[in-house]
Amino acid sequence: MRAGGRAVVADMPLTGEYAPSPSDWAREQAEKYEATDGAEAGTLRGVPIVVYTSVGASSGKLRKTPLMRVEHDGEYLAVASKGGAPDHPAWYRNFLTSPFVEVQDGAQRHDCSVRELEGDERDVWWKRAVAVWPDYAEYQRSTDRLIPLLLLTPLDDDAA
Ligand code: F42
Repeated sequence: MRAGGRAVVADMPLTGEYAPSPSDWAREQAEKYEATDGAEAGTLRGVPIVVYTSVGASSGKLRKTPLMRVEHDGEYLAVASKGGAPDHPAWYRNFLTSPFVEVQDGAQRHDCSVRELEGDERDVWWKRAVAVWPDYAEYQRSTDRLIPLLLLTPLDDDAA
């Protein structure tokens, strides 16, 4: 399996000690989603979510992050909105430094490569994100930082 010239072991799960998020709502939602393959805690205000697992950029621990499900043709978009806060969420750095990020979408799990979007491609995906979760537009209006958009591409061929 080759991605960007590096041999990638796509089906080797991320390993490490799980470090629960200090954010109760996010932690509880991630754990219930994972335990029930999304049958429980699968939405936020009726809109589907997915759960990402990444490796902490400093701690090296496994972090689990529920985010809105923005998917197109088998690829996923992670929107580092953090409700329009002035600073990026910590997971943004984790995703960019993790060997890969696992996305759990219902009962399906995919190991994904990650890249940050810009320019026209970013515009196309931003529209998809706002169509799923209109509050993203409000979050962007409420902060000077440009909300980063990370594209996750499954490394297993059959996912696309
Ligand atoms: N957040 C979004 O940004 N976008 C969404 O679309 C979104 C949807 C969503 C749906 C359901 C739900 O339950 C939560 C949702 N959230 C969404 C919230 C999201 O899950 C996160 O809680 C939020 O984005 C904040 O992310 P955070 O990574 O900043 O989380 C904090 C609370 C956190 O976990 N902090 C930890 C801590 O100890 O302070 C550790 C953070 C961490 O990962 N540390 C790294 C490490 O090495 O372990 C170091 C990172 C570094 O900068 O070096």
